Amino acid sequence: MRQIIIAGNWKMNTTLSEACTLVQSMKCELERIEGIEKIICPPFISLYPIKTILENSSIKLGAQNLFYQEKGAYTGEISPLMLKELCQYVIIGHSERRAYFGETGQVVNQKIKAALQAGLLPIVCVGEKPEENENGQTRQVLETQLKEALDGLNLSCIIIAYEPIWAIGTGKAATASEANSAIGYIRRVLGDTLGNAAAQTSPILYGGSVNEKNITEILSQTNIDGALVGGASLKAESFVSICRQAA
Ligand code: G2H
Repeated sequence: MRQIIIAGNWKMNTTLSEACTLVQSMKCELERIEGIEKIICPPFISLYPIKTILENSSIKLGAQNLFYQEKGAYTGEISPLMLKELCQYVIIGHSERRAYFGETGQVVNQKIKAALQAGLLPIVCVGEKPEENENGQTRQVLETQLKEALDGLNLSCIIIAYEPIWAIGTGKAATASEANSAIGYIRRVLGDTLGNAAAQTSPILYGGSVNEKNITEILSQTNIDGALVGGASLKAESFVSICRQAA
């Protein structure tokens, strides 16, 4: 049985004080929910205060990005070792980073290796653009992104998030069966690259306009092991409801 994971990606939202207020407003309710992994990924600057708020909590923390070097003259960057003292997870290769910050498959691969080396658990995002979806290229894109991301890795398990770009922040989620079919394909590619055992044990999440109304249907699909939630993770009530329905 694979673990169900619900991760909230706050993206570039919340000031320090807003982030602390938001986490306080969902902490108690989230802690009552058992049997799933609950992860919050706030902006970097809020990781330390939230870590303090979540001392001894069942709620885990993740970062939204990292740089692949350990330390040095990389102005403005955050290293895996810095994050290791603050959180357990890190989102890598989100489509917004690929689109706005020029992250290539090779950079994604270096970041995954650096995260693993530091003992962080990467949540690796893959997903096709609207035009790629319309042209029937979804599988080809997913295969390329996964092979680039996992190049040279020998892993028994990795967390992947399938986020079709046309479904991100649009309110138009993929249908549960579309997501299930794409995620089934991702599992096949994991089998080819990491082996069958890894393909069977790796949690694969869906991301893109997940909310409290569609989560149950999404999670009813056999291949889908959880969700990476953006907008709806910024509302305590919605995120708690999503986690409750996932448990
Ligand atoms: C996709 C998702 C979270 P949203 O980016 O990673 O965001 O749920 O707002 O579509």
